[in-house]
Amino acid sequence: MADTVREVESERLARILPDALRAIHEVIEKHEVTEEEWMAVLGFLTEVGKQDEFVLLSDVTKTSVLVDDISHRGESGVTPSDVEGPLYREDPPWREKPVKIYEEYEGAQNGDVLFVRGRVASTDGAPLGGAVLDIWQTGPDGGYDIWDERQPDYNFRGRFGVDEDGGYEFQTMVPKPYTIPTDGPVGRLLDATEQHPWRPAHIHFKVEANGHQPLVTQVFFPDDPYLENDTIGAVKSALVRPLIRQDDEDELARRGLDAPFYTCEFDITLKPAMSAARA
Ligand code: MBD
Ligand code: FE
Repeated sequence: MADTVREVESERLARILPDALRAIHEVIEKHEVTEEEWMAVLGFLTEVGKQDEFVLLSDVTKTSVLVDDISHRGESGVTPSDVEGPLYREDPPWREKPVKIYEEYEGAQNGDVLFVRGRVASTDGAPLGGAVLDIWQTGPDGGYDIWDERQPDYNFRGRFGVDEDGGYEFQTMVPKPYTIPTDGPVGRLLDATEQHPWRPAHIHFKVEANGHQPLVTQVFFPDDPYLENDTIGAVKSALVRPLIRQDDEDELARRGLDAPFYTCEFDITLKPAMSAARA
């Protein structure tokens, strides 16, 4: 029935909203929030909407991590999910093999080449040859493509298919810790509450394969100063993968590189989708 979804949603709303309002009212009562203060709150939220920062607000208040954790509670034997954040862009370029997700640009001199590789499989170990990866990350400096004028559009973003045996490899650069945007209302909130704006270096992954639950996650690296205090609290130890330095001359020559590079192994396990009722 067409209206079933909407009925379920309004049932949830009818259950949740009174609790949400009670919680807000309790806080207002407890702190005897003034009219002026409440108007400032509404003004702040209006600004968050105007500047399109609601996802960022959800992230820095660690609400996104909480909702993600609840959504994936009880999953075991699969790669942990993680927050998508506000920096994903729809329809990134399709990258052919050998996959490289960036173009050379001025800032590339300030970083190290990185090859990320691994295998996409189902929980029973079967390789998922039809899987598609969608990657996005910051460059070695200057943040995401949308902020860094030196970078071509969609730099450090891309989609590609894995090999028949589920294997993949892509060339990127080692990302660095970076600060989320601080020039808007969320930046002012961080300032006012003395919360730093730093995230540890990370690479975002979206992974899709037929018959499997899509995965959105992030990969982090050891020894990052912000692993323990990510401003959005999204680090999970199972997602921290070592960077291995490679300086073998033959290997450099084979890859056409003139400086040592890094490799990082990240195997991905997807959960079979709940099989829908067979008609
Ligand atoms: C980011 O780069 C990010 O990945 C998230 C989740 C939130 C803000 C900035
Ligand atoms: Fe990010």
